[in-house]
Amino acid sequence: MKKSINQALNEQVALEAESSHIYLSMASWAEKNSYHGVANFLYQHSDEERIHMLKLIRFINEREGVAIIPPIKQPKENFKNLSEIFQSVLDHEIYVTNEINKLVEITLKEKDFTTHHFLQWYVSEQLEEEALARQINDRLKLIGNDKMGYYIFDRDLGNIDNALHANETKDK
Ligand code: OFO
Repeated sequence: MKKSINQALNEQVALEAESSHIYLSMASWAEKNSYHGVANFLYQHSDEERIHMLKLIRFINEREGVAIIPPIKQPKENFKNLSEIFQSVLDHEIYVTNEINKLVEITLKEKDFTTHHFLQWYVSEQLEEEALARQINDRLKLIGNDKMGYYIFDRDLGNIDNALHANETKDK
């Protein structure tokens, strides 16, 4: 594996690890604030980001590169409300998509078609995650200040999570 590709993949390893930590912190806040459906969803999301990191590490090793296990900076631990959390999730996912796109561009420049092919899984994953984050934000905007709406939102998010996860395990 070329050094430039190895380095770019390691940067993505670090970003997946950071994503996992960010969602873990959000999950913990939600749990403390009695949003148990939201907490489940975010704990699961955090686990998925860790799996994305592992997938990269194992790919780097398989292709005889050097995987660097990164230090992770402490994420924010306090949030105003669920809208702040899910707007941050969407912003973060958009950022990750851009980073994946840059990575794909590097593989084309370096003519590394194996890594290019491997990264297509991440491209599709980002598409799904961004769409879901947008849906959730739209739903929160509709709820506005309706307390009952938050109760139902929390309950439904726990169910979305189960349905999604059933699909994901099918894919892997
Ligand atoms: Fe790693 O899937 Fe989004 O960030």
